[in-house]
Amino acid sequence: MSPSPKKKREEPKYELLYHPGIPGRGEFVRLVFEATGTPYIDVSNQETRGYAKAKKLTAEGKPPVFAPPALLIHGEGYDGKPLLISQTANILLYLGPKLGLVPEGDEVARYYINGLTLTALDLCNEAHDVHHPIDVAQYYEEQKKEALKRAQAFKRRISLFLEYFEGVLNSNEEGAGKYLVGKQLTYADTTLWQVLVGVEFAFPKTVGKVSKSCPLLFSKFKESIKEQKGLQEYLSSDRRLPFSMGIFRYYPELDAE
Ligand SMILES: N[C@@H](CCC(=O)N[C@@H](CS)C(=O)NCC(=O)O)C(=O)O
Repeated sequence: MSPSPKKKREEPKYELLYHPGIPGRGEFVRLVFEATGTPYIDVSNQETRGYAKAKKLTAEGKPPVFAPPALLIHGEGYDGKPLLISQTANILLYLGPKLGLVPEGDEVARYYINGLTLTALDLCNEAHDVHHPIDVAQYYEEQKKEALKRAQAFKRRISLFLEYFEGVLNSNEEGAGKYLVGKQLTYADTTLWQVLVGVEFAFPKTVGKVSKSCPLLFSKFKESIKEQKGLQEYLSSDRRLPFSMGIFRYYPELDAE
């Protein structure tokens, strides 16, 4: 007797577990799904009582997740169970080859791509730490004095980061200013792009100044990423959440001259 054909999963294989209502670090994961037209469920934003489900799944993981984002991948864990992985860069490292967002068969490139992604996420962390320099559990208003001081340091740090990425774009000839590594879109590009638009939202004056020394980054690179087929549609949809009170926040006093 021939084996019965495997029942095809009708639900998406990927479930993103993250806080509802903000782009946050979940956005780095959404972008790779959207750029490649990969079906996924954004549990907290799309399901009734989704946030409660996301919190339960992350708490009950083996091992549990310390902080979201996390990704649940059906059928890929031990014995065909779901696989639950955490940490933004780790999730992207997993998805990169599966979604075609790293050059095929080039192991070296994977580590360049992941290194650049981690660097872009370092800048993301530093942008966050400007409004929360002392304690993530306290309000910004409780650490305003320290935040002002941190903002001064951030103005120096952001130039270093952005000029570094400008140099990476310049040195990757085959990317023609559009891609950080090689001649195709990678998850390092989508991640850096999200950080760029995030810091532009949070620190418009500061970024305006730095952008003068990063012409490729703020023209060809920034434009080409948002013109990728899947992203164009996503960015004008209501799935794309606006920046508000998450990682990238606009406090005029932190962006002052
Ligand atoms: N390094 C982690 C950071 C995760 C993180 O800080 N998540 C935030 C939301 S974006 C959170 O909920 N943190 C709670 C906490 O740290 O207690 C990553 O990149 O995934």
